[in-house]
Amino acid sequence: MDPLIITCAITGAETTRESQPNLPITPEEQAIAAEACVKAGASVIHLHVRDEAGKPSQDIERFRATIQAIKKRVPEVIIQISTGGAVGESIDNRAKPLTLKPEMASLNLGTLNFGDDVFYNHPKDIVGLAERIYQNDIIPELEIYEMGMLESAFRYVKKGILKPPFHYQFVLGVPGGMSGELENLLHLVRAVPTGAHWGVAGVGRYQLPLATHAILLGGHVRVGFEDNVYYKKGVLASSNAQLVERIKRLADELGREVATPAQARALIGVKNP
Ligand code: KMH
Ligand code: ZN
Repeated sequence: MDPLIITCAITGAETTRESQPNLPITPEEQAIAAEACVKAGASVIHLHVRDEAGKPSQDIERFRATIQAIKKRVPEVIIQISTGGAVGESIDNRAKPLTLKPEMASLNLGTLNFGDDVFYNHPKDIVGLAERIYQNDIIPELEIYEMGMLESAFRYVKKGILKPPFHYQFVLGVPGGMSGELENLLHLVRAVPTGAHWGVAGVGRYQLPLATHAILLGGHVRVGFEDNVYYKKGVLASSNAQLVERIKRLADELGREVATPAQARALIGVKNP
């Protein structure tokens, strides 16, 4: 099996300080969190930023400052910016940080109910974002919340809108998308073409079991406060790094090597180090 790429989604757009008191919000807090995650075994940071008031933001200057702060502490890490932003954010704003040419960016493959909201991803916007991602020489991570989105991705591949290398991220457990039951993950994994990489981000209580299955199945793993704030039922995680450390321990026990950022770069095919 390939070495395990651990991604940490350290902040997200929805998680609040009320639900997770140790949520990193400022560029410096995010950089400190990213450094701890990398030391614990993460090679990719999935990045959302917040404004001065702690609200989700797609402000390019905030992304620039955060990326600089992270790179100062851990120059080797792969930064994957979010083009999903927060529910309700305009597509133009969601695309803005792409001109910073991060190494990776998320690309969401469809619209879904997102808890009590709707996360809109019109086909023309998916195509537009994909074009801007490739124009900036960025590798997209394809965010898939249910089977129909994976099938949409295959249609975009056929049309040449999505180009290799392919890195599918199954985000399971969003109320409105597929739940994080093992059968759902297996259904998605069986459909992934040979040679493509996949990872799983389980939301809430699904994070740990899905991550464990992914380690065994040859997939990759995303953890972090964007998706889950708990260490175990009723116990908050003390940091993002604590969640990464557990995945590293599990991988060690299960005999799966954990990728360094350099190994992750080679596997994903990242071009903008
Ligand atoms: N905040 C969610 C609505 C991404 O980063 O691309 C979307 C999201 C996906 O977080
Ligand atoms: Zn995200």
